[in-house]
Amino acid sequence: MFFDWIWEILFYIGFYKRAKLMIIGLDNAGKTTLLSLLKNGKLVQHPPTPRPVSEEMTLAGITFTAYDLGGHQMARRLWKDYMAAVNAVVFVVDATDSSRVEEAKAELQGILSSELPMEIPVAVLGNKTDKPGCYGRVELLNALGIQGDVQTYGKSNSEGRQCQLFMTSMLYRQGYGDAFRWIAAQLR
Ligand SMILES: Nc1nc2c(ncn2[C@@H]2O[C@H](COP(=O)(O)OP(=O)(O)OP(=O)(O)O)[C@@H](O)[C@H]2O)c(=O)[nH]1
Ligand SMILES: [Mg+2]
Repeated sequence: MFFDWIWEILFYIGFYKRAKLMIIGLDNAGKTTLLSLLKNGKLVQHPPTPRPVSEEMTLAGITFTAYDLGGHQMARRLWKDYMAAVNAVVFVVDATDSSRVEEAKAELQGILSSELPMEIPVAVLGNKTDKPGCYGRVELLNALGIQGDVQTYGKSNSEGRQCQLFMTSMLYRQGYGDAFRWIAAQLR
């Protein structure tokens, strides 16, 4: 049953144009957890993915590539190479880690204002809502410096980049379905 709804969305995205999705964020945000949840519907404890290894998988015609950008140059170079080819970006944030929200903000803002083509949507996942002390949605929007729907960067609203925050819990399998649904709707 779990597979039905998420696969429906993923197949839609994959069918559309063998989409390439980047999943990025700081280490410990939940990127690998998300990948394995998409792949086999299971929540598995993973050891931290060694840097600068990127993880790749193909599912429903979509190529997912995940890696953390957190402050190392190798990933940044990789990112530059990938940027031109991706159809959408998923940025995962540990929404319970206030000590690293500034760092996450810097990475996210870097991406939003990068050469990433303007039409590429960025879905931000505020993850781990099941844990106590989790940021609320509005609080996290402010902390990350995003407006929650259109990010303008000096352009008029209609020309801005689509950037949307979704609160998620991989543990409870909540929120990320909406994020992928939104991504599917952005692909033109
Ligand atoms: N409570 C809770 N824990 C989560 C959730 N998502 C991930 N985690 C935990 O957070 C930790 C980090 O998750 P990973 O998926 O390994 O994070 P990552 O982004 O791949 O991190 P790196 O591999 O280090 O880059 C793990 O212990 C996960 O079990 C969630 O929604 N809720
Ligand atoms: Mg990982």
